[in-house]
Amino acid sequence: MNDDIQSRLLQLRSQLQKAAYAYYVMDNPIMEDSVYDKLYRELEGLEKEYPLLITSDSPTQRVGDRPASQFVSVKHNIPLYSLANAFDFEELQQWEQKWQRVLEGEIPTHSGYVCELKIDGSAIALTYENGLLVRGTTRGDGVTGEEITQNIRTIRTIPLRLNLDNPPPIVEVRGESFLPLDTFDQINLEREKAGENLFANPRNAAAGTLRQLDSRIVAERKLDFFAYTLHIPNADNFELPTTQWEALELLQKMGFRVNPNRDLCADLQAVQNYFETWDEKRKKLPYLTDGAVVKLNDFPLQRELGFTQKFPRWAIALKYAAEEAPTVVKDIIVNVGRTGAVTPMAVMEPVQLAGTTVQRATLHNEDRVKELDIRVGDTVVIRKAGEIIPEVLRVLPELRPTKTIAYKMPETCPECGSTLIRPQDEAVLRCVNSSCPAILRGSLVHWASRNALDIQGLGEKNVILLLEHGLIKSIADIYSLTIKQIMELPRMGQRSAEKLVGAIAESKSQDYARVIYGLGIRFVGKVNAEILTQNFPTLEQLQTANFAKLQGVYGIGEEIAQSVVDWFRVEANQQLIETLKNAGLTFEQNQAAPTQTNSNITGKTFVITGTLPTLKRSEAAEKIKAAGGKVTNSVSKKTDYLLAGENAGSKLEKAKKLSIQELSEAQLLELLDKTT
Ligand code: 0OX
Repeated sequence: MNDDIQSRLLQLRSQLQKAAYAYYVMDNPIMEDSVYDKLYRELEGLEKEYPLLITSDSPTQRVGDRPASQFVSVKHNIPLYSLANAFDFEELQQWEQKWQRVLEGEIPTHSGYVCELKIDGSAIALTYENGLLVRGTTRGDGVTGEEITQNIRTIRTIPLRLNLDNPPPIVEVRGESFLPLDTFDQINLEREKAGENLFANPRNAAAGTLRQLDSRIVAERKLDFFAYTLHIPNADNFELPTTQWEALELLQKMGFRVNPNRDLCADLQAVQNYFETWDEKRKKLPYLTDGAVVKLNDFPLQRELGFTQKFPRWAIALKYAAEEAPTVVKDIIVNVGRTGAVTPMAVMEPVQLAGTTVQRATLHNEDRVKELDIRVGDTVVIRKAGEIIPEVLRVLPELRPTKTIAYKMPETCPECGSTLIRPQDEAVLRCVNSSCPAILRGSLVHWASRNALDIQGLGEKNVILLLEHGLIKSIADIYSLTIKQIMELPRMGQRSAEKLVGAIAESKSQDYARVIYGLGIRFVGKVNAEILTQNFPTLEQLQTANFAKLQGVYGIGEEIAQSVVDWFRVEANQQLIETLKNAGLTFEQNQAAPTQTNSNITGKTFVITGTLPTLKRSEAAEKIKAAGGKVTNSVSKKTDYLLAGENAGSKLEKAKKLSIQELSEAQLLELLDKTT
């Protein structure tokens, strides 16, 4: 009996899955709606009767019945890189020359460039184990995202089970989730009726929807998805695609929606034609696109080129011209940032641009102000592209009123009055008074920001409020705030005070890398904070590391090393750390187990030198780290292995002197293979 039920369940699920694929992905329905509904109800009925037979890939299991209480941060197995931008044909050509230069004269024949439309949505990463969707995450900062599987399951164009007979053990798929324009309009209409804030644009609406705690609301919002990246780490008995074009076709076969408006172009002229054709046609598409993504088609070539710290070298986003609009300058002010950098800004008559109202635009620096000769009363053209801060592009001198006066940058800081300094060879003017209130305000906002300690409710407005009422004077003071103190502030009720104190308390368990990033040490961005904390897993180690030791770390250059040393030397910074430690913040690396352990590699220190036959040095370093090893820049007595390729120089000599074991790439791969 149970066998009959079981096989009927399997049959129903398979029929419904095929019908949904034809309808949502191929846009080519194979089943009447009424028939689909009938089969769906039969499946629902059987699953209600036999709840133990429900499987996670059943079409009935897309919407969760309980809201999540919070999302969990997860580190991506492979980072989600962003894309370098090109704004015209010349920049596109420069990109081509650049990747060709990396190959040092040996440019192989290749099968051209894949052009994809750049969907203006929110990137997500999906993991399938043995063909089943087990995890979906937001892009986050590219290194760490949030687990939002329950929400992702509601997207009908994402298969819950891959359409493959023998799926590889792990399949990772990346793509863009987005809101179609009509759905976006509908959502905003409803929000307007309900008196709620409107979403500024479909991208924000998609990102906001993905982070909804209640997947039932997500299901109503009807997000969609286009897949564009496929990673299959262990592919025994599975024929892997060797080009991006094949990968897109395979993704579609696996059950994903892949954007049909793609093209394979033999050269950059063909890329430019694609780009221009779509500039007109994109206006008729039911979703927003802000450019084309151009990718080298051949995977071996992609692998050879690899990645910079932020971008793949083998891909670029060719962006459509940013929106521009004229407006009138009402005032010119300067803004002092957390590093003391003084940025001139134009305050303007509000104007609609790229879906948002803009009132301020950056003038970048003193030189740019001079070049523009911008004056209060001028009509200017401003430009805004995506997330980029609006900037003043040009002044229209023919519209200048009479009797305007040239603008001169201030000589003293508008916030603390100290004399501004322009360091040699720099375009920026700086306030170098470390107790300047603007620097303090910026540091506090940075500390609480999303990529740092992520304290919700502690944005710029509330930071200013707390500063103005003397409740905080440093980052450390945040941790002694009480509900009672906050409640007494204007526009703060008990509920928001409780929430804020709760969020502050929660931030104490944020990881060590976020804390280091939050401190705002110059040149230490998110990626460098990760590298530092991995290599100096306790604060003690980081604090006492000297310049040479810091600079010896793979990925840490002279500038960063010096900046870290200087920062820890400052008495006030040492005190700050002490107070934060006492408040219970994390100053130790939560030793994540390496993805594999390998007795030959775990705990061993490697130095890499020369050109390796197949791997890039960074790829070799990744592999070593994933197996629990450490990679440093310079050879010392503590080095266990020197991984040496062709043209190895002084490091090899030094290693020989110290009798350090040398390894070839092949020997390394062999060691890695012996994973236990
Ligand atoms: C898009 C889009 C974004 C691959 C490695 C870095 C970027 N928004 O439509 N990203 C990519 O590619 C990744 N492709 C796209 N089509």
